[in-house]
Amino acid sequence: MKPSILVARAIFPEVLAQLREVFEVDYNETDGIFTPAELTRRLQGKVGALTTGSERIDAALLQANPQLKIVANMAVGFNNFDVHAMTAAGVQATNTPDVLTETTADFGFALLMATARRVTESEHYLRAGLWTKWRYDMFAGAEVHGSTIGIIGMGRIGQGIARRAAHGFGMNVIYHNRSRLSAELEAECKARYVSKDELLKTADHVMLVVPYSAESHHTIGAAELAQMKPTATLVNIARGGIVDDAALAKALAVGQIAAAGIDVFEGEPSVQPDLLKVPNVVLTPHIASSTIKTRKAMAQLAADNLIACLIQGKALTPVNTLPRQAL
Ligand code: 8YV
Repeated sequence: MKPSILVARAIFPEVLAQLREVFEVDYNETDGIFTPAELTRRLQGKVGALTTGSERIDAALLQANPQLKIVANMAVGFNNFDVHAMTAAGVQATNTPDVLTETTADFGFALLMATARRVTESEHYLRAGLWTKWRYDMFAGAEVHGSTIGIIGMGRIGQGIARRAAHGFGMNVIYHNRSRLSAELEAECKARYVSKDELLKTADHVMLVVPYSAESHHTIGAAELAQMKPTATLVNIARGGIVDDAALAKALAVGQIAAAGIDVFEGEPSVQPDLLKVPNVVLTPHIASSTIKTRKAMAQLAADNLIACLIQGKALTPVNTLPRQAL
């Protein structure tokens, strides 16, 4: 008999077909988001699950599903996992690193450009029929090339942004991270390590690429926004909750910073209502990794993790180390 798994959200049909060759698949065809109780129930009898950021895997769910062996997240971030509880329950957690790095870094740059150069704000103006004449300071924005970018979180995606900034746009790159990069990586990214305070005070553009955790919650709040230049822009492609969205909406409304580009929100898909009222913010619905090629690669890697773990006995990209199985 084939092992049973749950595919908790809609995925590419060709990836689903591969999973069906190997597993008995309970597929969430409607793509509705399960409540915690529904997810717990749908996992009954399943040894594996393919999830996205919308499925929370916690101690209560694990306790109700002791047969579960692996949860494969179709995301590089895994703050929807209680990894500690998963490890304690002997459940393998996997994510999808590397395959989305460059695509996500591209999008960070897209948001930076759109934000600094006021792309969506000016497009709304044009679509509203308000464009009647050229004016010397019309939608004048902030310079991107040659300016200083401050990157908070210098993992793979942060480094991708640094390379684009330094090599493509001649930007001065400063960064802040829990740990410093090696001298080789710093040289390759042309990036200089600075304190968070120095970064906030000196960057023309602040880019957030830090994973979400209790420690990174509200990395940018009212106090940090107050430290930034009034001409600065802020881009969040990391996670909702890294920025205090209410404080950001206030800072944008009073011109404490110039503009922001936000792809991830506290409590998404809800968006802080005040953010919707301010014109100087570019808002996108968590699409930084969304190209067909990359989303397919993410789905494939999540599926490959399920197959590698449940059929071959070893996950490809684990995020937790399980104690050795008793022989
Ligand atoms: C995912 C992301 O698409 O990989 C991540 O961490 O934020 C996105 O690329 C999203 O989390 C859905 O799983």
